[in-house]
Amino acid sequence: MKVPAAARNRARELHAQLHEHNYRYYVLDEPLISDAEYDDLLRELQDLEETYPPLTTPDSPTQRVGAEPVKAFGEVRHALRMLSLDNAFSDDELADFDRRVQAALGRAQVDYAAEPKLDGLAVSLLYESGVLVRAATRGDGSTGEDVTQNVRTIASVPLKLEGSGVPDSLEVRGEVYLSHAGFHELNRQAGAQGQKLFVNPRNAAAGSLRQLDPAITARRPLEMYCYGVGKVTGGKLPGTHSGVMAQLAGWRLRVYDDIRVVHGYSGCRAYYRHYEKIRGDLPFEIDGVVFKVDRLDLQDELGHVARAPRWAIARKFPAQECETRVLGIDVQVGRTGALTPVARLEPVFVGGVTVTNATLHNQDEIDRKDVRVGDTVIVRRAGDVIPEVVRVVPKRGRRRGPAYNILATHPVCPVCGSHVHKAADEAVVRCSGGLFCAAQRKQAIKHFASRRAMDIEGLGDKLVEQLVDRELVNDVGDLYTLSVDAVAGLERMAEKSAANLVAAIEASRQTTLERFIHALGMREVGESTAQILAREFGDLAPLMAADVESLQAIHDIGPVVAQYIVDFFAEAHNRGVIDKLLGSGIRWPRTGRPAGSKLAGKTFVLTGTLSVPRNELKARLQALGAKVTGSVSKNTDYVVAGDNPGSKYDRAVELGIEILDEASCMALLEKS
Ligand code: D41
Repeated sequence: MKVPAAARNRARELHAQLHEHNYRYYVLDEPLISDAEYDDLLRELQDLEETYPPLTTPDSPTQRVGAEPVKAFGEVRHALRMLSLDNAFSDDELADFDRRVQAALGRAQVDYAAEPKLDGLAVSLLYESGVLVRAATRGDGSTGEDVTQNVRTIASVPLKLEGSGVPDSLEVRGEVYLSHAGFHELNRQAGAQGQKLFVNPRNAAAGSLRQLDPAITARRPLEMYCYGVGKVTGGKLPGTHSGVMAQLAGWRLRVYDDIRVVHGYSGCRAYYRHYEKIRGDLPFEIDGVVFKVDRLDLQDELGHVARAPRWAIARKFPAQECETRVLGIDVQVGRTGALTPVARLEPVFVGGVTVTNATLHNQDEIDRKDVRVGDTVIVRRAGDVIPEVVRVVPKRGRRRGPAYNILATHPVCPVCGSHVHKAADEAVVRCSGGLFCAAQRKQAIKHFASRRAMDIEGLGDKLVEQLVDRELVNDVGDLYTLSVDAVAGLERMAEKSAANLVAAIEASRQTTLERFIHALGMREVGESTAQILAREFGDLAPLMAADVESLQAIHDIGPVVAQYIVDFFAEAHNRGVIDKLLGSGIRWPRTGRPAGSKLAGKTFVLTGTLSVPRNELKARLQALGAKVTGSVSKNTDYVVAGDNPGSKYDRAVELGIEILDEASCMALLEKS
């Protein structure tokens, strides 16, 4: 269709004006025109676009009203992983963090950028040539859901960046949230329409962003603040976090206006104290404050462990506590057979949700706190962690029930009837039923399917319960032979969802070695240990053949874990399940260390300024099976020293560790 030049020009003018007014209203909070005037301009643009559809571009201000509903969200791989944050729950833990950072960097004082920690959900925005082209939830950090159409409706998210020096491609990270006012308004409307109320702003924000119909999201007053960047290409950013944030604001992204650079631990503590005091006056919920090493080169030097950077920490506000009564004590059986006592409570509203259960951890804890049925107790809830019973509130003159003893109430497993036993050196009581115990089998399968393991979408707790109860699945190996017909016979399972589940199981066959090792659910082998094992052994067969000595020789693997691993693979049943899994076509890319690589298992430390990006060098070394760590110790094999190396260089000399300059490191890489 041919669009007259006059219409095109007018549309361009309206774009510019509407973007400007939107920015002034939602980001700067300084509107220039009335709502009615804004609506008039928007309507004029809508009319133009209706007459001349080619004028409807993705960055048009009309695109905020909500596009067509979708059936399901697509998947988006983040160009750079979205890390999570470590927590500090006390001043001591914050001081420890600062000490660790100082020690790793060999510096007496470190500057931190400080900002409030919003309680919403993390998203990643992708701007190509300054235009918002995609938005995704954090998901598991590597892959999230495509929520572009929904994010476009958030008025404080610019559809187009303005200003000079906008990179060709820019990933921006931030938190989407609802203000207190937005939350109450939303619940007022829901109540008026007889709908279910949201329990807290965070859940309401998450639910609003994950609406399949963007028109619904558009009616939810979501907001966003940016807190970082991911991958950036074709452009330069300042060298500090605070500088990057100021630059983002310069391009019209919404950034919190009290991000401060503070000095050392005492500066962090003062900022925290301030926010502790004013938290109730803020228009939105925060659950703590975040500190990030301000200099990006120092962030790089510190790197990250497992899922969280070493250069950032969230100082969380203390958990919220509440009084309630213990109605009973139940027992849950976990994946490793541990019997966990759980207090059934009179429902209480604490920390934004209604709590009906709280963990009592184990018998030692029950004894220490002397918790009994009928007692009035203090319950604590912090963030996403399971609520716990903190202590009993003494009530004078009230007769108490008998002391609780898990071995007396549960001489046998409540699920399978096997005997329970308590090892002398352990606090927990375990069911001896092993895989005979349906509870343990169910937990093992839930763990196997979980997001950080095999990531089988749609295989939730309820389904696992049914699959095991109906003996369709006895162990994880059986998952891969499930038929659509068998699944469709389950409760609340339509043909379509059954097909989806079988497809998701199918898709999980292509995995990574570390996910697979994690999924096996060996005791004490979590995500991070699985990662180490995958890197050290490169494949499953050598890991299965390893003895306690060779496992213990690995940095970070202690004697207890080494023994658990050996015991696991020695078990004939486990080997059988693994055979079944591999036989059903589970596979992973052989990125593991090439058998002959000279660098396999060697530990490197990088220091000083290098001409290649530190992350790139690190990745190349890791690809050859080497480990790259942050500090020099006697376990270090090589120190790669760039220009102006710091204390790590001195330490390497002191310990007599081989020092490579950049050129010889490159030569070594080439050879390997
Ligand atoms: O306000 C927040 N919720 C917030 C979250 C913040 N101010 N900063 C954050 N910084 C990070 C790193 C350091 C990993 C870039 C974060 C988060 N992460 C985060 N939020 C959810 C997962 C991770």
